[in-house]
Amino acid sequence: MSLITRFSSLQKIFVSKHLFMISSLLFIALMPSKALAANLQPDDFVGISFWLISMALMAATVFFLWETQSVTAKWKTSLVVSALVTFIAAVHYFYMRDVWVQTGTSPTVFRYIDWLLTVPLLMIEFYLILRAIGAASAGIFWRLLIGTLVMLIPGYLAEAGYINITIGFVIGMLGWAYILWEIFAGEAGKAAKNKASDAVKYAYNAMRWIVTIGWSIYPIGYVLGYMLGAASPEALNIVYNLADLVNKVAFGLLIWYAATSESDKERTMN
Ligand SMILES: *C/C=C(C)/C=C/C=C(C)/C=C/C1=C(C)CCCC1(C)C
Repeated sequence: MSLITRFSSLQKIFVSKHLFMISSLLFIALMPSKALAANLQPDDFVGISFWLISMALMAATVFFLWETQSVTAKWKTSLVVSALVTFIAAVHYFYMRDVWVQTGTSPTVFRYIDWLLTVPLLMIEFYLILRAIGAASAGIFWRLLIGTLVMLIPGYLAEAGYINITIGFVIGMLGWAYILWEIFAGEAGKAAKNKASDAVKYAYNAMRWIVTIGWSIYPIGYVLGYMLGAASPEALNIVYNLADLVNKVAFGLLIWYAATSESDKERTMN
């Protein structure tokens, strides 16, 4: 290999779209308020958990984007959406950490803005993996999207004091129930059961249990923390932070598993 070709292949690696994209994202993500983070105290375990989770979310973003290179075209969107979820959450975690470190209070507004963006994207993942196997309809997409909005908006309006706490909770629970119905018994659930391969079935099934068990942390936190005042902001935030790791990173890894397994299969078939 001549020096020139060696150089140009090296250059290709360094200026590849992916590296450029990833480094600009990280640069933006790293920008918020370095000065505030300097106040992180060694005994502030909630603050430390915010820090750890934001790093895990950033690392997951790099991983998902990088892995778009190793899957076939129709699976790329799913991985990009996983990366968007962890990226959006990472940026919010930087700000949430600063709110916590500075005030010791729950960063409720940032949490809800993060949920409002990431939860619909997580739901779209169900639609995308079904679409990749040719089993999705537009109805699935819209029902899941509407379900997330019905779940989250009343929750926020109640926590912000615009509507009654119990009413906000009840409507939010109905939105969640509607989502669960769609992914277990509705058109999406049936499509996964009848048309999916083993790897897609495995991922789909684990993803819907995350939506059932992993997501239950948030309404439980709402009841214990906000309705009953029985949980401290410290406990609530640590539990929310760990839950986000499962609900965003592990969820993305399941999609990665389905996408890479299916891509390998397609390649060996060709
Ligand atoms: C990554 C963040 C995720 C997956 C956040 C999920 C949030 C929820 C499942 C919130 C649910 C709520 C209800 C079911 C009832 C009303 C109160 C909420 C908004 C906390």
